[in-house]
Amino acid sequence: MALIAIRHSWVGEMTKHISKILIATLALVLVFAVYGCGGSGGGGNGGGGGSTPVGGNTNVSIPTVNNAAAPMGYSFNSPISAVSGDTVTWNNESTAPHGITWDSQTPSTSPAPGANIPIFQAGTTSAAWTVPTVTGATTYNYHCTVHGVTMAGVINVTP
Ligand SMILES: [Cu+2]
Repeated sequence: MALIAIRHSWVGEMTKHISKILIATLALVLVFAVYGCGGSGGGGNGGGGGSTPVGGNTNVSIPTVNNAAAPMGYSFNSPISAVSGDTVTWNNESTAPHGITWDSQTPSTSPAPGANIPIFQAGTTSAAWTVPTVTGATTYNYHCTVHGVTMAGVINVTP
């Protein structure tokens, strides 16, 4: 009887110890989970901030539509705003083909917009244009390669 009682007592003590160890382990796991995530998230953000150019990388769409009031019967949604690094596409919702020919940018010391955008057909989207990295507010002017300067648009870019 005495031996059994001692054994029961020993088992009880061990159970208490195991419980304490389990609780301590769970607490440690929680601490590592919280700090581990915070640490890696911060590192990821830091890396992203270091490698990402100034501005954003939002997709900006410019609807290109039939417009009876426009001189050539078509118009770009204009002006639109974008930031350095954004991707701009023109969505041709009209019944005619259009293309983008760049005009001068203001101020003229800002980065040039790059190559003209090839003609894109009705129901299609233009090639993507990556907004240059500007250091100050810049206005990019363009007109339609097909319909001329009366079908024009403006993109206001900020850093
Ligand atoms: Cu056009």
